[in-house]
Amino acid sequence: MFTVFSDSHRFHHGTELKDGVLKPSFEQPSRADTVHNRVKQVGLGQIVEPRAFDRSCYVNAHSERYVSFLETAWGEWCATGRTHDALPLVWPVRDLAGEEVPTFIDGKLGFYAMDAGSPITATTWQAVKTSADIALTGLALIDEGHDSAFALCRPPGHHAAREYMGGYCYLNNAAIAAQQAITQGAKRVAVLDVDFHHGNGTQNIFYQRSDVLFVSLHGEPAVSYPYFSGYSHEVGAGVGEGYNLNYPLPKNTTWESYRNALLHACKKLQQFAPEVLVISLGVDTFKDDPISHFLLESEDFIGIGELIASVGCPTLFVMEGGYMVDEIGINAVNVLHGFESKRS
Ligand code: SS9
Ligand code: ZN
Repeated sequence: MFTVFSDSHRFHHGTELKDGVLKPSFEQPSRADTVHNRVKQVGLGQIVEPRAFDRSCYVNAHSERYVSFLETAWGEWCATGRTHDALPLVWPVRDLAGEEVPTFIDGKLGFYAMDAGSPITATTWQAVKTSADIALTGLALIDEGHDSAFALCRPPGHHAAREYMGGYCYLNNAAIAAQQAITQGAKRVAVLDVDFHHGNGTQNIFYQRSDVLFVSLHGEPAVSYPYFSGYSHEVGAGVGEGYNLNYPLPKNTTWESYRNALLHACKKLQQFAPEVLVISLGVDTFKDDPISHFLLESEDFIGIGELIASVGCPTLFVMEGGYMVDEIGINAVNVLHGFESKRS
């Protein structure tokens, strides 16, 4: 399997609030480097650089004004004399209007964010743009006839919605690739999200659409980030009703029940028969993940790949979360090996 990777992810590293204290983010550069090293170590296949894509490929999954915000936020932030990471600190919740877009950067940051988990630094945009281009390059490889590809994206994307960032995410790499497939003529595309956290951003982007089926397995919202989405009653709206499928699972879920949910999800995906299947590949379902609450073992990730292979359509793997840096490479590549064992 081809892997798409770029060192440019190192342009982004930031801070996050943990237990009320600002600390280096769990979403660190070493994550992608560890996965890259594992891909090389096991000889998964050729590793290629991303191609460059036009910004119009990000618009459609996202709004024009949100992409512009990401491009210019740092410049506007430091024009006010500040030098540390840009972070939002006020949000348009419930009865605050939240319709008009503020013109001052502090207001814009709140308008275009769901939380304070996505800091913007001087070079964040370079990493964010390259991460989306990695996903688009992976999709191009599939268009060119490859059965599968691995987009080794960083920063991740699945919490980023049409108009907001959050949870370490800025552009929704998986959604951008899925949208690109539709733009190029596919009639049906599916996104399966196996990250521990609900892919609220991807759900948001495709909620009212029947051409993109979104399926997610994740920690139940009552006790798991992002807390405000991921319930099974969120089934899509309008023509999209029935094309959004959530599998919330309790804390301490182990392989046996995870596997049952994934089997069910894969049957639904098979019935939909997508022309391309995009996997939001998070491995933070691992038992030792520092911010998640499932109990999967390293070998269980092989089983995830095997089940994904059974769906039987061209598959683009897009890297999302996974914060136990020591094992992230083993676990991510185990999924890919499991997949390949059933396909080639
Ligand atoms: C939990 C804090 C959660 C955001 C997590 C985003 C995961 C992205 N203590 N912070 S895959
Ligand atoms: Zn996650």
